[in-house]
Amino acid sequence: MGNKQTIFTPEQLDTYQDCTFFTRKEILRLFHRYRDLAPQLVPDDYTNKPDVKIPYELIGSMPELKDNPFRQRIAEVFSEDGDGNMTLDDFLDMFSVLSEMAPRDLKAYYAFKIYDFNNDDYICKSDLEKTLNKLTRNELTPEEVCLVCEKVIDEADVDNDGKLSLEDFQHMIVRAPDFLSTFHIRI
Ligand SMILES: [Ca+2]
Ligand SMILES: [Ca+2]
Repeated sequence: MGNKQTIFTPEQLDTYQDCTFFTRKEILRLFHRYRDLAPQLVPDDYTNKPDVKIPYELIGSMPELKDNPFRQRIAEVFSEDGDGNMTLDDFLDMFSVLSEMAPRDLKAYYAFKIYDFNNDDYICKSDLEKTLNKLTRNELTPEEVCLVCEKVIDEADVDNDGKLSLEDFQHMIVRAPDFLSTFHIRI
């Protein structure tokens, strides 16, 4: 009867706008993308904050992510449960940071977390090897990967502890912007 279905309260929309780089229109568009991944799971009324998570398998199959070699790590880092299963909030945060509007420092912060495969707050040589293998889609030989990793750590490890802290990493990506290349997604 002309009543428009309410998805969010105006306050919820304000909060999403404050916490992301998206407009209201984009937030609603992303909500529909989220819902379309699992219409049987996701209600079309979020005003009572339903406790819903979409499984990683569905998130990772989105066209924006499916060819990204870091898709699983990206989903893990942005998911509250750490396993890549995403609430709507996780989903909006992830695409906000990946969007072209997000500043480089913010992308760098999350790239660091994504490359820190064992979650110990440092990128060590084995994290970097995994990162390089993914970035180059396994096109380098193990010897080449090893050489590049040593060179990267040698150049970027400002405090000489053999591993990269977030600060070391931030210095590094100023000179090697390729490390952020997989973190720009238009949605
Ligand atoms: Ca690590
Ligand atoms: Ca260091």
